[in-house]
Parts: sequence; C-alpha cells; structure tokens
Amino acid sequence: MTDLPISAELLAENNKAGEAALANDYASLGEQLDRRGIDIDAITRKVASFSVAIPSWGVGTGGTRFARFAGPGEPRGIFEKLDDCAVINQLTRSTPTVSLHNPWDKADPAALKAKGDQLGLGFDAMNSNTFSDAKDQALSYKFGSLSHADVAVRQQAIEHNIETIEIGKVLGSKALTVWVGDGSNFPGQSNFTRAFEHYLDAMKTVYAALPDDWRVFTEHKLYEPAFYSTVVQDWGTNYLIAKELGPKAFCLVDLGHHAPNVNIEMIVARLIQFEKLAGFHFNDSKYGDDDLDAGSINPFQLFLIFNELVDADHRKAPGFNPAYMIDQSHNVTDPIESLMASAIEILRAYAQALLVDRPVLAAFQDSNDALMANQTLKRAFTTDVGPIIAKARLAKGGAIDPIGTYRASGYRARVTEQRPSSGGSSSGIV
Ligand SMILES: [Mn+2]
Repeated sequence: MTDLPISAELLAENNKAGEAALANDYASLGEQLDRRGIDIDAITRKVASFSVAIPSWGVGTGGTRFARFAGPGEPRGIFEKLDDCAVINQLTRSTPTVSLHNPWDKADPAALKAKGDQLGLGFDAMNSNTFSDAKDQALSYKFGSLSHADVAVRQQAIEHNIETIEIGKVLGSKALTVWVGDGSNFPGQSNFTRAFEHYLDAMKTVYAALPDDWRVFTEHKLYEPAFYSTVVQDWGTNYLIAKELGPKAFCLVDLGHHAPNVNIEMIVARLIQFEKLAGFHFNDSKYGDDDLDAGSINPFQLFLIFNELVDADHRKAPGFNPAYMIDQSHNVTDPIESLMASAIEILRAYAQALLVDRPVLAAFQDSNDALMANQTLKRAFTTDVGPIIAKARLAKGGAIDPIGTYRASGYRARVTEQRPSSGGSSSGIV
C-alpha cells in the first residue's frame, strides 16, 4: 500500500474543475489528428507509458559557484528527498524512479528500499561521485580520481564505484553512471594520453564488478571543473570508452555538456546507430552547463532529440534501450515545480515527435525536398499536444494541472514547518 503525500480528495477536486475543458480540447485535437491519419488514443497510450527519472539532488535548491540561496522547506536528507520525489510522481505520473547519488544519499539501503516501496518509487541508475571529496576520505580528488597520477587515488575511486554498485544492487538499480571532473587547468599540467590510459584501466576494473544484468553509463563534459582539458570531454572520447569497456558500457548524453551550438540530435543519432546510446540527462541551457529546466530555453532542440529517439524506435533500431533522467539545478524556483514542469516538457517533446509523419518525411528526404521535409517536422512541433499529456496523466491517476494542484495542496508550507532551516548552506553547486 503506497502512502502518497498529496491528499486524494484535493487531487480529485482539482481534476474535476478541469475535466470538462480537457475533454473538449482532447476531442478537438482528436478530430484534427484524425484528419492527418493519426489515432490520438494510440499517441496518448504511448505518452502514458513514458517515464523519466528524478535525480535525488534535484529536489534541493541548487546554487552557483558564487552562492546558494536556500529555499523554504528544503529536504534535509535522502528520506525527505524521496518524499518530494513522490509528490512529483503523484501529480505527473511520469517519474516513478529516483536516481541516487553516493555518498550524498548514503543511508541503510534496506531502509531506502522500504521508503521507496512505501511511496511507490523505484530506483534508477546509481551515481558515483569522485568529483568532490567525501567527509573523512583518505585521499583527495583535487587532482583527479580515476585518471589520477597516483595509483592509490585511482584505487580509492575504483572502490567507491564498486561500493556504489553494491548499494544499487540492494535497491534494485540496474545501472551505474560515472561522471568524473578529471582534467587540467593549464597546458602541460597533464599528459592527455597517460591520463586517459589511467582512466580506461580504472574503468575496466569497475566494469568487471558490474552484475550481468547491469549497464554502466559514462557521461562526457566539455569543461568544468577543469578549464583547459577534460579527460572525458566529448562524445567521441565517450564512444571510445564504451567500445573499450565492452557490451555493458554506454554513452550518456547530458544536454548541457557540449560546446554552444553543437548539433546534439546528430550525436544522438550516431550513438543510436552504433548501439552505444545510454540515455540522457535532460536540462536546458543558453550559454554552457546552465542546468536550467528542460525545454525552458530551446524546446525545438528537445523536440529534435526526441525526433531521433522516436525514429529509432519506429525502425526498431537494434540495442535501442535508452534511460531517461532529469539533471538540473534549481536556483530561483521551487525545485518540485521545476521538476514537474520539466517532466511535462519532456513528455511534450516526445508527444510532438510521435506526430511526425515518418513515411512522408522519408519521401521528402529522398526527393531532396528540403522545404517540405522541414515543414513536416514543424507541423508536428507546432501542434499543441497539451491535451494528450494531460489526458495521459489523468488516466494514470495524476493531475490535469500538476503545478496548480501542488500549489493548492500547501505541501511546501507544510514541509517548511516540519523541516526548519539549518541556516548553514551557503555555497556550492549541488
Ligand atoms: Mn549530468
């Protein structure tokens, strides 16, 4: 029996208020799509079966390297973070799993599992952390971790990753995500080849500790925290890692981890074609790794990425099994609201991509009709699919208007009373 944080009565009352308008909008969109030969209910069913994982760290207020401005009622530990994740899933019905971070979420794994069960939440990929030093850690990662010049530091980082797998096993997770901040700030500081050899050797030991039914996701990032060179800097290096390690290794694409204007959807297509796409860390950005809410700046890019994903699914691309997760930092919004809004935007992009007429698009591509090929994508992108995603949420017991219902519930005010501010937090990116 799950124990959900928002009252069922309030949810039903809010849904009742929006039900008639939704039915009208859905019927009208259904007619429109019918004229295009699309069965709206089939699209709604697909949208209802889509899910994206919430990162445990996302429900706390983030920060920049300049400051962190804590919000009211912030979760004080992993159990309260899970409560907040349960709100997001209860109202959106599209985020049934949480991605944990070791060591930030360290707790008795059996107690975590029980709490997840109580809230109806499962556990997605486990995230290791060798980009900062944990309390009481013997050796520092200041100059790197899995690629460090000192074998003892590399060994410590390997053991941390293996420990992360062990925790994940108890929770029912099936994947380990590895992102390292390793790199250099000055030309000459690090030998590119030696550092990458160290990294690959270390990752081979981690890979050997993976259970048979697990996968390992490696995440690339162009720069930051290292500002001159990064050991796992781009998708090419990431692909080399996945190839070196073996069939259980895949490349994770974080949308914020590329140079400005990079054609991310094309990277996605390449990784799918060579069966190495792990999945995504969704977020949005204007300038760099801004960690803004998914779809808030460039929803067309998000749509184009989903266009590649739906295309791969449509043609049954071999080995296509991506894992979806949000990875954002919320500095000026209520994190629960931002995560709900992002989950909705991700579903919106997916629904829009499902509307692309693929045989028609292929015919325009083959006849070199650039304008009509682009129009075919635009027609799908500009369709207001809001009624589809609202209907999918409602069918699964969620809210027609998740943010409105959340605000009406008074959840944030309630937890603010239960979770007094420690007043301690001030700096750092979470
Ligand atoms: Mn990420």
